[in-house]
Amino acid sequence: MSSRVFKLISEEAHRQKYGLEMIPSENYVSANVLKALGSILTNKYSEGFPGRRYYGGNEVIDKIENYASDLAKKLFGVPLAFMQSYSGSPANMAVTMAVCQPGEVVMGLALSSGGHLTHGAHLNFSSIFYKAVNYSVGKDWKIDFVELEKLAKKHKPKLIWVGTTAYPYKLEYKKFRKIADLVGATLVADIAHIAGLIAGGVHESPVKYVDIITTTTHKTLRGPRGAMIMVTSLGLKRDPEMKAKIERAIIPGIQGGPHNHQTAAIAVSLEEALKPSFKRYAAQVVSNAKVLAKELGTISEVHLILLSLTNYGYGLGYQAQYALEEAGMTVNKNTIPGEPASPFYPSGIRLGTPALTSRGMKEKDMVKVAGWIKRALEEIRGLDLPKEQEKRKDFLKEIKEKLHKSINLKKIRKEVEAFAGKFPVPGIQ
Ligand code: DSN
Repeated sequence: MSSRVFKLISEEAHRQKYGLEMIPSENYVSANVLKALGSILTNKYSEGFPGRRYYGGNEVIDKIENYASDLAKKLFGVPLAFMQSYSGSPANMAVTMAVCQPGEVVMGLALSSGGHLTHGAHLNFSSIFYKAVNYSVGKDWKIDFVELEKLAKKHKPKLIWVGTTAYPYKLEYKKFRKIADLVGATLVADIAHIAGLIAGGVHESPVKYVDIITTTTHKTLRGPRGAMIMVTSLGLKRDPEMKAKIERAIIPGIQGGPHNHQTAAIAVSLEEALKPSFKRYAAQVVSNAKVLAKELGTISEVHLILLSLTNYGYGLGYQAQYALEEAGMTVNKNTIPGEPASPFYPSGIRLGTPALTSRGMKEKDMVKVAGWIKRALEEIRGLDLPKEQEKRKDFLKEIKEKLHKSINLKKIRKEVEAFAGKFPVPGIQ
């Protein structure tokens, strides 16, 4: 225990235990997941796939990777599951490479509508090496299927992504399938945000409708950082070569040796997700989000809430994130659909309940959390973002100093710490 790193880990452990973690893509893994992740499996190189490795000594690693894949197939009801993608973005890159030739059209939800970078965002590989077309949400903040169909007919995409990172509603996979079929596109569900809800049976599974599924493993699924790619029966029917194409895209296409400690830890989390207790967890995540959303004056059908702060003033997302952090609550600033301010200093915050629910919090606790959020947000009234860009840097420095000194935020933080400290966190004393 001599490294300075362990002191810093203790500091972070304190933050994780005495704060309220509400970034909706974050969670707390179990002690067993941590144990597998910190294991000697990190010592081994295993380029290739089980039974087909470049290096010797992979008998046990093969068993671990096959076991993890079998668990994923069982949990999601798919015939094929690949475990080696380091995280969500490389998984999505591998799928894009497997399905499309460079320059072909990929379609995905715009980042500004709650999509993901890898679904065709500006400056991402998906728009640098492919022709990206984005669909968006309408005035009601829901996916605009009329626009989606029009764009699909016009641009004839090879691949259509269904996946979101800041979308508080359930997804209707059937509607996407219908449009994909009109233009012969491969339909891929990126379920990263809602994988745990699907595994827990509280969100419809895309398996019946899409060809390929990608997911990270560390969000609602409550595993370690990592990702999986799965192919459905529909996908195999569409392209019997899909297995070989995805494998080639992973290695040699993008990656070298897989992270075996990560694969093993994913397997542990999949074992956990197959237990009945995980169904109860997933249901509680959604129930908590619904209560939290209602208390904050909005709606959620899933695990996350996208809260517009336009009632408080102009361009207040950054200020809100900072004020809440000072009060012991972690959320992230986020654009809202039709963003009136700026993508860098947006008008909303994104928050969610997966991590709080893992600590055992229930609906009544969400009412308390909402109370603290609302009290903290009162502190940002009047701190509107200057319309002149050149004034913003100094302004934000000033308001950070002001919020840091706020007696009210300090008072809330004390209450939050006393409350949060009562709820255990696996791996933290
Ligand atoms: N960074 C993730 C999120 O927070 O939603 C998306 O990859």
